[in-house]
Amino acid sequence: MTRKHENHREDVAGRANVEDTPELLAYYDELDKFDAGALWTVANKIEPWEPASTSKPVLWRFKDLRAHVLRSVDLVTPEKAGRRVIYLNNPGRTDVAAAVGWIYAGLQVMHPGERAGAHRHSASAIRFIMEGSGAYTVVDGHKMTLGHNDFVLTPNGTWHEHAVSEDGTPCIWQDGLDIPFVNAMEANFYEVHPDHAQPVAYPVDDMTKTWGNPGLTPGGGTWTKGYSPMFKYEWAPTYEALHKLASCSDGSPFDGILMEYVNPVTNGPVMRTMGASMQMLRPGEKTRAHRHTGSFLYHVAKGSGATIINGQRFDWSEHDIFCVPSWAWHEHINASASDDACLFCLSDVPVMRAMGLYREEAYGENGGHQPLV
Ligand code: 1HN
Repeated sequence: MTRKHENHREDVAGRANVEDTPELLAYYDELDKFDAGALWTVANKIEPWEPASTSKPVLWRFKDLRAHVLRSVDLVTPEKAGRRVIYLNNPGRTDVAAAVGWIYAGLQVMHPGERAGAHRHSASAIRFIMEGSGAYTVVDGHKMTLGHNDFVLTPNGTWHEHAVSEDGTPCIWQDGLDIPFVNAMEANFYEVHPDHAQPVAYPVDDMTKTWGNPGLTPGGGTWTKGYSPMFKYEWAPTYEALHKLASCSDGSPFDGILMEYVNPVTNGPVMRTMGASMQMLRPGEKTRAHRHTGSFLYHVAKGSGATIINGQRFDWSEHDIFCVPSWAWHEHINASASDDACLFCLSDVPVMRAMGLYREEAYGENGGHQPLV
């Protein structure tokens, strides 16, 4: 007889442990007919002892993907594709387009003179510029010029479009969105802009010039939206800030020198659902392992090294992307004895914290380092 009903038994006091009997199996059949079931057959599965991510740790190497991303330029136009993006598909999450957990990511390419039309949706997005010049994004009428390793927000509900100016070069950037999360919450709306474009209504880069001054906030400034008004965070001041912090601090044993990108109005995360950070691993630095809830997508902004995730070693270099699923042990290594390495990281930690679900733990054995599997 084929097994029709799951039964996840555990021989532990307080956990479900009901053996199958012909009578119970017949009972489960009856419940099935009414779209119902006995909790004790699935309770141990739906209430794991600790988070059991179905996402796999994955490294996407830029050297493997770059040519394929560029090839899409010959195959589809932004007009037809909407967004010309190659997305990162976590092999453990083929049910949804997710890079890790409930985070989507992709690599978008655009040639000079091309434009991806304006739209808006309930999902929030970030983009991280990898290569090329002349790229810009317009968010609710604010135009932002984008350079190497700059980080831009397109928060939920904002009209946004991308382009590369005629005098630019082919550009590639990483998109990161909370689409899987917003879809899981069944709350995603999508709208195309009636004109497929929006007028630039403010001086170029005004939001970064207004809100991006360290220790200073504009007088009489009012901003009450749930996301940062500083739509663009540039690489140069970010890198400088990491070095300033490193000059007066040992940093974290788990993360080296780490700076969170913040909403300057609240000092909280840049958006309600996703946060971002940039961390620097000093030459030769080897961090201790820890784990926490939340899904993490790393982008190698600079340098080369390795990250050990649940005992598996992933060697990375510039513009590679890798993920650390929720509750996975991880530790980072800067492979260079002379250069620093920088990791940009996108996560859903703001959701975890807002919901009271954030938790972290240090790896206690072997001086804080995982054995390789
Ligand atoms: C989107 O709006 C962008 O604006 C990129 O660049 C990728 C994937 C799904 C839905 C919307 C963008 C997207 C997206």
